[in-house]
Amino acid sequence: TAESQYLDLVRRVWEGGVERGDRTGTGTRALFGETMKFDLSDGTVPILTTKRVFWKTAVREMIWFLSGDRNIRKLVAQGVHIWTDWPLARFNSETGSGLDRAAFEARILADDDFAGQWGDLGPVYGAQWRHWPQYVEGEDGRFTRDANGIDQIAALVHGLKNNPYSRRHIFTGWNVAELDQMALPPCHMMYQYFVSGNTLSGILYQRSCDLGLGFAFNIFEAALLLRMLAQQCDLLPGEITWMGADCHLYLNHEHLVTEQLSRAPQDFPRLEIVRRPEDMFGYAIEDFVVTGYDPHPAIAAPVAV
Ligand code: DHF
Ligand code: TMP
Repeated sequence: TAESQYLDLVRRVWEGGVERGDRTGTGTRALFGETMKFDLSDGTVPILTTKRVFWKTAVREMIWFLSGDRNIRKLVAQGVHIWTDWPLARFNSETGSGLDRAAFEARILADDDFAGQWGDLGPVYGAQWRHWPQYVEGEDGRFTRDANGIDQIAALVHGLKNNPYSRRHIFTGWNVAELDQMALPPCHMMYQYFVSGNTLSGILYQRSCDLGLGFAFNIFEAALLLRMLAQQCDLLPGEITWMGADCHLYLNHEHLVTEQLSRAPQDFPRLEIVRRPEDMFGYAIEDFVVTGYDPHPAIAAPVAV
């Protein structure tokens, strides 16, 4: 199955990866420079079947990125907890408190000022995708920051529609000047697209990949985004290529690796987009229907903060 590409990489990293320390102090095994390809032309999407992936959480994250948001509040309000640990760690270390995740999320939801101050991740994905900072020179020679910035997603759609054979269908979150303001510098950092006839293909370049947790979300969301772009541009989905630079498994994910490698992968499920919104920014969770997804059970694993 297509999922075997992933399982093979997991096996190779676990058995032959180089062991190295990392920022979080957890320790990893890693291989550098890996590729996978998934065919989307038959309507399937890469949602791993060897463990349950909470794909609706991933859809909500992608819609949140596309909205240009950078605060966890709207995620938390939808029961999405995947970004909470980073603002929580900052809050606890800067204030000397010891709030747990549930108490922190409750305050994020209840208190506007608290959410504004502590729920912000900095200028991460959405902020760069929709509002890449732009400075314009006034007549007096002074530069002021444009209120909206550059909308890379709108520009991408415009380019795909009007100049399909361009080799510049790229957007990126890797804003070098602002990396130090981000809770985490982007992992899935560059996307490029290619139109051939009436099909749309894409590449995701990921600088750093947690194969046990992040990957399942990243590959599905890349495919999801491609499907949304194809729908908006009247193109058919082609292939998504994933390029991973530092591909690692955390040493505390051994149970996950052993369990997942013991399970038989199934064919990927199908994704239907049941409504066509006016633009890339009008999608809602109800627009996405996944059929034929009957995965092995979820596997809990700690996330390295
Ligand atoms: N740090 C690390 N070390 N790994 C990551 O994958 C990662 N991902 C980030 C931010 N920082 C990260 C953002 N994306 C989970 C999935 C994606 C994600 C963050 C966390 C996660 O914990 N997934 C669990 C639970 C899913 C759920 O709560 O619904 C999983 O089993 O997939
Ligand atoms: P790093 O910034 O030191 O590379 O740490 C980021 C960690 O988070 C690393 O393990 C990769 C992982 N990660 C993903 O795999 N996918 C994601 O989408 C995100 C945000 C992080």
